[in-house]
Amino acid sequence: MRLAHHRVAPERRVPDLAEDARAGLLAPPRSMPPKYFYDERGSRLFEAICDTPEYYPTRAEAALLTDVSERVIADIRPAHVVELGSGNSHKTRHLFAACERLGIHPRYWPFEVSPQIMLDSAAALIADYDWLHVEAMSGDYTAGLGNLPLPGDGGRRLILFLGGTIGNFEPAQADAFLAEIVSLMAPGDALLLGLDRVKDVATLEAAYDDAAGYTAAFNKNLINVINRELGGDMPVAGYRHRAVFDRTLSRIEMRLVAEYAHRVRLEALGADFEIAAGEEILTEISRKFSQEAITGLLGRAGLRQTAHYPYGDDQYSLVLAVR
Ligand code: AVJ
Repeated sequence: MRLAHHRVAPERRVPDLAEDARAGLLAPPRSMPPKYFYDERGSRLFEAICDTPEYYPTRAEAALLTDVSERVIADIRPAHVVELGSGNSHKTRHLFAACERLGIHPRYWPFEVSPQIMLDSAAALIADYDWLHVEAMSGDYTAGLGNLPLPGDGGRRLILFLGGTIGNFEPAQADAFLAEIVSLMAPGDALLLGLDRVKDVATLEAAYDDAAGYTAAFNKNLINVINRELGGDMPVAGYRHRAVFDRTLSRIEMRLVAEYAHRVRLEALGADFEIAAGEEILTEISRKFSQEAITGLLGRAGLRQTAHYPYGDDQYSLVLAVR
């Protein structure tokens, strides 16, 4: 048995969809956390976004991993690779290919909210790498990392937090989450962190509003999730997708904009609200980092950068850090 599935119990109570909707939707300023995008349809739409010509972060990170995986693996010589938000593990394959070439055979610990995609990907991985053992962990990583069934054998761990997902967190949340990761790290363990970088507004906004409309469909899919899970009657066609870069906060904001005034009923909450024409719901922030912001983020977490791999003209960065 080279594939085990662990369901990770939350360490602390996190608000559920009903609570987040009650807090975020009923009155302006309206917002919802981005984690509810990723039902099965949303996860598939996200994969389609990654293949659009406009959404450069996935390709940038894959290109970096192609180049630097061997250096990272040779440098850390991990006994374990832990990945937070592993998705379909596509990019992680570059690291395993490097492991194979170097004869270094870590155990893989992917952690993901949607177990199906993770388990399918893990099955494909163990078929391709005969030395690989996967300890798949399903759960919500924002509910705490303390309950992860991590190895206690003292082997070095390489922790991956890729895709620029740290940018989905507000600054204080990002600091707290990195501090939590650092608290799990023993001397010798390393963190490989992917961060999207500040760049021209046109490139950023296009990446979050692709011409084929996958990002718009991904954003609007949140309405389907709310309607299905909360007995809602939000009109999907009554909203349009909008992505704007806020320079001051250095972040992309994705919003759903009401096309006309209407009333929404959320049966599961026993609540209604009125939304005016042009009113917006903030559905995701995706922060973009300057060099100074990266330095600050690592410093506050108590991390020491051991390598920085920028893509192209600082389009995207992978940072390797130890505590
Ligand atoms: C997977 C969270 C990194 O913020 O760029 C892509 C999600 N949203 N297009 C990002 C996303 C819209 C993505 N992360």
